[in-house]
Amino acid sequence: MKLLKTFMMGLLMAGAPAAALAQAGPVPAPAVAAATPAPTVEAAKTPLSPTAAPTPGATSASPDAREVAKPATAPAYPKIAPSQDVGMPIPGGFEIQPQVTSIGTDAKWFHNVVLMPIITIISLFVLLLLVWVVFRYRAAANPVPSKTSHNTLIEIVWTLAPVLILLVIAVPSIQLLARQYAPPKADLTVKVIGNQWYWTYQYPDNGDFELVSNMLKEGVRKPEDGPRLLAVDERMVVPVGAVVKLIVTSNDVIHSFAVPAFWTKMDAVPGRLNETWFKADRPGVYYGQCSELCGARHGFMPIAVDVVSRPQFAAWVASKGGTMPGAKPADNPDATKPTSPAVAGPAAPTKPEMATPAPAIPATGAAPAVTSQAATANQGSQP
Ligand SMILES: [Cu+2]
Repeated sequence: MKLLKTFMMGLLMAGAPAAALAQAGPVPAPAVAAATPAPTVEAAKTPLSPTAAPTPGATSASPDAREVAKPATAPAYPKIAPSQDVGMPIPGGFEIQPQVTSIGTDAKWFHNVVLMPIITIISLFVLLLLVWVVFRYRAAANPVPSKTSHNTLIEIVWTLAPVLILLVIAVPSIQLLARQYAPPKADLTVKVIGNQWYWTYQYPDNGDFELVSNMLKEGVRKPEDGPRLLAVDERMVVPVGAVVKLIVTSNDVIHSFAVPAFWTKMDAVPGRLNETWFKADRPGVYYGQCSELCGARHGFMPIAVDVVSRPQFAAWVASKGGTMPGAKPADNPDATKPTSPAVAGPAAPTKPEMATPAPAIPATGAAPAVTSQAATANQGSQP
């Protein structure tokens, strides 16, 4: 009996940190999904009412948003309406969003199939032990306390068991991490710049044109634009199946570019270029948000990414005044092979970035001028 008691106490001590992890682990993921269902429901019910769902802090910029929302020319492809199935939070959702990249699929599997069962089993096991010890070994039932001080076998068990559990978690976890930081050869580069409080997207491989992406205010937003607080006037556009390299930076404070359906999140830090990548395997529109507290309107700088076919992407680039690398735009969207002299200039700096991001740094200095002008025009009352 003494041995059993010691064993149980030992398991309790070994399991306590794991139990704490188990409780802390799954919280962030549901929080992301749970934070936004309300706007989605509201958006579905009152999509066009300007008074029903006023956006906090949006009043000063509303007239400018109206101007921005009207495209000057016909769109290069039919507007992609948001889907409740993928790319956006859903009412009452608490799971990780459906993933449309291979890394996202693997990571979601790792979370759902490996991490969640392990932490659930550990939590329940520790809870069971606690309850059992509290009742079975309470002082009233044990007037003479045990004086067991150590037991070699149990000490080895409670040391080895957590180590083995951690190893089981660590191996696939580190593999996943390594894949995220070992991007394949990029087909397209998009420079993402965070600003207070909107995003700009530059396409250095396609003539270096720039988009300024502002949130659509209520009254301007249409249902096909997306949910409230997620719809934007200018979506980032990328081809389906293309490896998209994102170079992420900021003009003012730290932002974070995050699209849950891509398993992509990267800090946008002023004066620094961060690189990440994704390869979306499914066409559609995917929403994200700035994920670093960046100021008063942090909650109002959403992200929307259109994933389109390659011909549609080429048409869209042309509609923005950009150029496709190579002679056949639709067939060769591989931006890292500039065969056309017209693209050689802008594409050149991005080519060696895969190994050494340093050469692109001078571009940061050049970018803000363009961005600031566009931003000032759109933001109106912004200082
Ligand atoms: Cu931000």
